[in-house]
Amino acid sequence: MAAEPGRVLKPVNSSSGPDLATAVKPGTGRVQEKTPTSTDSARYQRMAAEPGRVLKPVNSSSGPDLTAAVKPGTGRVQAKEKTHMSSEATRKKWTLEDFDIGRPLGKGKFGNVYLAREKSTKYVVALKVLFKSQLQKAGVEHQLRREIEIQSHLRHPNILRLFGYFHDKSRVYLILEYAPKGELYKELMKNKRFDENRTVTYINQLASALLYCHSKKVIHRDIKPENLLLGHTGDLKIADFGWSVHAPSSRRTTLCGTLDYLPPEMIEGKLHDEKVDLWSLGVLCYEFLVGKPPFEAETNTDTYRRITKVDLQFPPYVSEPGRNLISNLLRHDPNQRISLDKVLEHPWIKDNLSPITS
Ligand code: N15
Repeated sequence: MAAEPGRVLKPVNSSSGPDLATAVKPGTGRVQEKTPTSTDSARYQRMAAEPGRVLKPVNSSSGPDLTAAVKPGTGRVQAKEKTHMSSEATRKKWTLEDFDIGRPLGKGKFGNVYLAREKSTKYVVALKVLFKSQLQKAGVEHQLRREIEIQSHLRHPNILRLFGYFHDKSRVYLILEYAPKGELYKELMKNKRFDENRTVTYINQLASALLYCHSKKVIHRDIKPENLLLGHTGDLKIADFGWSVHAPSSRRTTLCGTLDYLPPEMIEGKLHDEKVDLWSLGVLCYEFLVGKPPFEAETNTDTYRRITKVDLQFPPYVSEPGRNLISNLLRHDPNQRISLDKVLEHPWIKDNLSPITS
């Protein structure tokens, strides 16, 4: 599903798909969330799920044979998905009829996200439905095309995959990776704050994902807790909710909330580059450990002031090495922020990284 800008919203496929409501056959069409049988097979399933690839005609009921792509013993799929697979993916024309639709996973300004299952492979995905009328009204079609173009080229275990898209007369559908363990901010609310081990695991995964993005010249992922999802082993997934508005959460939907994650150079209206992500990483690290972002204040003006002054204070329980990393990310001068490579090498990260989390 190569995202060609310009193709997304053009009424090529003018045969409008079935109504979402009628696509769900009560009792039969319901998608069940099934628990993975084993880690390996679940991961195998997960990584094999590339629409375009999964639908290749194979006469086994269990889907395409990808055994050759899996390193024995590791369950890891080798990076061999490039060339001919992606052109195949490009050719596949999806329609709503390829999917069974399940429960809603979230609500947004332009439409909702549903649990869905591709019928022929039973592969579970998150299907995001956007209404063209609303996209047009808000004037964000161009932005959507750009986002699709960027997102469809990103392949990283900690970045939520965009498998493909299609559209009918009134809607655009995004086929997204399903993250079985849901939203990270709910975990944070439930736990109030995370311990050092868990925080470090997340920060390590985020740093690795951002390093990958920066290598592709993709910057400013909107990495607040609301944009982070959890895979079936609790692995973090950056899901860029960016322009659209995510979820029923009323948390931080105000302008005040949005400010919390913005670096000084952005709120001061200066030029910014990929170093904005280092700042956000520092804000997130603090929020994971403390339970609230570092510059939170009653008013926008106060948050603004605290950010530009870098008014950073730690509760007593934050360890010295933890403070060290956060302080080195939250530097006013973007050029003085610790680099992502150095984040991954930071003693606090190395010392707290558990070998395997599941
Ligand atoms: C413009 C475009 C190419 C960007 C594509 N990315 C998005 O549109 C970002 N986005 C991701 N918007 C919604 C989602 C989304 C994906 C929302 C929720 C989920 C999702 N995958 N899995 C979920 C999910 N899993 C859950 C498990 C339990 C409870 C709730 C869950 N939500």
